[in-house]
Amino acid sequence: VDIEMHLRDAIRNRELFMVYQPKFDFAGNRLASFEALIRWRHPTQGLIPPGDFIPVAEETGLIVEIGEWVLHEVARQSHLWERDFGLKVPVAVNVSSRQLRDGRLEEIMASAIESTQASRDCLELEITESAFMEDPEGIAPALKRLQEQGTKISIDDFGTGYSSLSYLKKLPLNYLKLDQTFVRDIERDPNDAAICHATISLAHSLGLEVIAEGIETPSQFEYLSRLGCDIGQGYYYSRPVEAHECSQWLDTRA
Ligand code: G
Ligand code: G
Ligand code: MN
Ligand code: NA
Repeated sequence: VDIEMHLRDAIRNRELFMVYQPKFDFAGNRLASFEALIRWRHPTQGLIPPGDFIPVAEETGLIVEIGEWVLHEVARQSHLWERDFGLKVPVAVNVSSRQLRDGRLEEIMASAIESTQASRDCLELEITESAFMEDPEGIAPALKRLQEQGTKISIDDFGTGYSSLSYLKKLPLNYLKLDQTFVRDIERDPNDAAICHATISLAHSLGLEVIAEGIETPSQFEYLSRLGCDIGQGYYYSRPVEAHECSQWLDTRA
């Protein structure tokens, strides 16, 4: 109840902010895109992790309003990067199933892009496998329209959500994000290695690119590189950082 009450004021009081974690392509080790992750700086409780308030926001429906703020904020930032670095670097935003069911996602995306003058293809969406599976037929049409307009879509936390593999070819997808639980022990656990290998082959045969999450060590990086993984993300490259700290990577691409 306490979190809920304060969360209602958090947007208005400017307590929410975004951090950005870079993703790099394996082929050229170049910056490929960012993932935007929300943070809440509470005036008395300090930094509250998203794991503590996103579920509350989802239960109460506040996630719709927060998600709208996130999309505007990320579009604004993307436009600034494009203006300052002359680069279009896509930024992926996490969206909850509640935002998909709300029915206004397309409208909110369009409004965020129009009001900030961001490039349409700079905003990407990450949707967890479990959110997809709640109602695949219900959410696919809107996502398909967004994809047709240039929005790239990732299936997030893949491998944890019991999806029927037959859905993978029906859903509008560009990227499959291999869950970090399979990456963690990839060198030690033959089952995890097999899951990574099989997932990458499956994704490629369906025309999807694979983003591995949670890469922390050079040996995890090398293993995934040998498996033909396309893009990597994790502390090995960088933690999520504030926008002003991202110029180090944008400079090298410019
Ligand atoms: O950033 P980590 O740093 O702790 O994120 C924890 C979880 O919170 C992840 O599962 C992530 O998908 C989710 N999350 C982070 N930012 C957002 C956001 O802007 N919107 C939604 N819906 N979920 C987010
Ligand atoms: O949206 P998603 O559930 O995938 O959120 C990604 C989460 O993973 C965020 O909480 C982010 O801070 C975290 N994360 C990103 N890179 C790493 C990493 O290398 N190791 C671990 N343990 N967590 C990571
Ligand atoms: Mn994500
Ligand atoms: Na994930």
